[in-house]
Amino acid sequence: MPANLTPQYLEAERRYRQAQTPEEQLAALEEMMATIPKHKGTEHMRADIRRRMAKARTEAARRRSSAKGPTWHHVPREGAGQIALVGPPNAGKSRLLAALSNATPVVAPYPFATRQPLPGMVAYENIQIQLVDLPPIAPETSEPWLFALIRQADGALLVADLSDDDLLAGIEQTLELAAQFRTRLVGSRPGGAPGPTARRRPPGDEAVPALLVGAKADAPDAATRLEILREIYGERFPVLAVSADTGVRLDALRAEMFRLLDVIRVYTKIPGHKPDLSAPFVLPRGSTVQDAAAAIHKDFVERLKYARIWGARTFEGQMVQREHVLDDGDVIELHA
Ligand SMILES: Nc1nc2c(ncn2[C@@H]2O[C@H](COP(=O)(O)OP(=O)(O)OP(=O)(O)O)[C@@H](O)[C@H]2O)c(=O)[nH]1
Ligand SMILES: [Mg+2]
Repeated sequence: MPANLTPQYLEAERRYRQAQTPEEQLAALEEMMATIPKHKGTEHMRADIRRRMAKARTEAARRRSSAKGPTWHHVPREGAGQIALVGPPNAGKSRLLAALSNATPVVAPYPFATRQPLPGMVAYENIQIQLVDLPPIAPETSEPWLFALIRQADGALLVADLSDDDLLAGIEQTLELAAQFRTRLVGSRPGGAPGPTARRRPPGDEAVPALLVGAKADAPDAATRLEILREIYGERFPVLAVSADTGVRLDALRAEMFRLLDVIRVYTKIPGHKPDLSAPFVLPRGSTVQDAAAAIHKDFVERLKYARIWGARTFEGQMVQREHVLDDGDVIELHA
């Protein structure tokens, strides 16, 4: 240990040992280098400080680049389907999730309160629909992951703020930014062409079925703004005005969310027993008896001979073939 180290040097070395970040280490090392006596006896020490400075610089750069990288969120689908809340800042998206589910998102009178996705389960009759609250759509929040999440959903609620005179601009900007990120919100047309190969829309597809929700219907002059909203977007989207605060039309919204998913519920029974109506199989609209058999067990499909159906469009216990297209609420008895 060479002598004549200054108090300044020893103080810098103490700070180096206590440093919490590479930046703090680097600052302390620079101070050490500046205050160390420059003579033959400290040559090794100075070389060692330089090595440690290089290491701290590399570490600081590594941390900066990984902190800069985008946080990529993913929300695994649960329940009968996944619906994303999409719209401009402060529109009332989080408040809707809070009113419809048991999730507890941050609801705030200022914009940009929501920073990351938050899912909640919405009960509709005997099924659960997953609703995902998202950060607002605005130039400063428009990161690719946000739109990837919207495309992964089965549908979207496009939320307009009926308390806001600029609600049209908010919706226009939302749709434009989404389009820039290859995400097209399209008016939902439930009840599309049925067929034996009915499938959910492929997750990630650019076109996302959407419903336009006018939020804060209890606000003063909301009715006037709703009229304007309908005039401009009514042909493009189904429009529903709701209030999370008063609960007005939240039940209608749940039903519309179910329609948006474009699925059917099918119940199975075994001969001589009653069906379990609390546990439906959820299938894309247009699904057939064969699709239902496949959903229950893949081995079932080959052995399936026929089915009996109790439903709205069939007579009690009607015998049908595997190509028969099912309706929401059908009870089926599969025979192998
Ligand atoms: N009167 C009234 N106010 C509402 C209603 N829903 C939400 N608000 C208010 O509108 C403000 C914004 O609500 P949020 O749900 O946080 O809005 P957001 O769309 O999630 O906002 P961001 O997270 O910034 O995108 C809050 O002050 C809410 O209390 C409603 O149905 N009626
Ligand atoms: Mg929010």
